[in-house]
Amino acid sequence: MKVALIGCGFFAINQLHGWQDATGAEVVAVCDRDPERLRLVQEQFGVTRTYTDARAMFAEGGFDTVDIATTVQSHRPLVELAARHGVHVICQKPFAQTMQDARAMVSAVEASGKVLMVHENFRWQSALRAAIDALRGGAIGTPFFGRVSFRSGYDVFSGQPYLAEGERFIIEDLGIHILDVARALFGDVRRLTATTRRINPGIEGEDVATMLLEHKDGVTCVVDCSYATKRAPETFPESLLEIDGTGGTLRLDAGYRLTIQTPGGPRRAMSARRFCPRAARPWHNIQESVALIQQHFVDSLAAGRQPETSGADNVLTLALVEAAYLSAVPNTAPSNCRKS
Ligand code: NAD
Ligand code: 89Y
Repeated sequence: MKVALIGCGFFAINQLHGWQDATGAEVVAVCDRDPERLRLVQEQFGVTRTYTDARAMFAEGGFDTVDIATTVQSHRPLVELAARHGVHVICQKPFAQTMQDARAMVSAVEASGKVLMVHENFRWQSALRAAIDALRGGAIGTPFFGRVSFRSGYDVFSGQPYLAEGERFIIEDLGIHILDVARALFGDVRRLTATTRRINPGIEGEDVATMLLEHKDGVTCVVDCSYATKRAPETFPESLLEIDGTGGTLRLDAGYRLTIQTPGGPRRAMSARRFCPRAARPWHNIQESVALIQQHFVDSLAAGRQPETSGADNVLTLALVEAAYLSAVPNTAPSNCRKS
């Protein structure tokens, strides 16, 4: 697979490393509006074809997949440009600014006959994946209660200053991953209610969100997110789990220690593998998940399967984000709810 990557900013470096590790794929071209970002990436990764304009890159072609690593404002025009040029697409989260944009992007790629995956990587963190696989394999029977919890005081604003500036923050940026993990564990959602708070006075959006989900298969799940939790140990970027099932319990605790207990059965515990030698704390769990989701995309295409977080699937995660913002401000004209 020949990959072209658009957006060479803060997070794209992880994606470029992931492509270096992937079997069956290589990056042949990169694009960024900022020539300095391009120069740095060219130096670090040795990609020789560089462009400041995505249209020029598509016009020259020579790749079958585009990996869009820009922020959300440019996702729809770039996905639609890719669809017009008939290439497969990977697009970073948050996929779209509105449900209407998301549906239009899914339709555009569907009409081109190509595959669209949203880079929704948290469900590929190896500790979360071990929990998802155990649950899907029936390790604790039928789950009836879940909690997916992300509570941190880590300074994400120094690397991603735009996160402090938006009207929306934690649900759209981070909660979207945690809601997606809840979907990966318990399936689709019938009902959601949410509360939000802004604790940090230096930012525009909400930095605390607590959501209650009723899943279609009957699980009740609490999804709670905070960037205002100053606590040791600092667990960024771990998502911790408490799951009760008819046949036992599953816990994923700080340090990504996974424990599965069944009555009368042995207690099984494991720690997360740290498989990516270059991965740097505290980002290593995220970095490994980037490599894993990119390999999943390559393998899905080779097998003729849709990737787990296809565009169509991710519209359902995005719908939970929209529902949470709607729920959190029920009695006022909601300034942070976007139309459709
Ligand atoms: P960034 O601002 O550091 O980088 C974005 C880059 O895209 C910039 O260099 C900018 O010049 C370039 N760009 C923007 N529009 C462009 C266009 N039309 N054509 C060419 N280049 C363009 O942003 P970031 O922090 O790297 O975030 C990028 C995306 O990654 C965001 O959507 C963010 O939410 C997501 N992200 C995901 C994770 C994760 O774990 N999945 C983690 C961090 C960030
Ligand atoms: O942008 C966010 C993401 O997707 O994962 C963590 C993050 O970098 C900050 O919240």
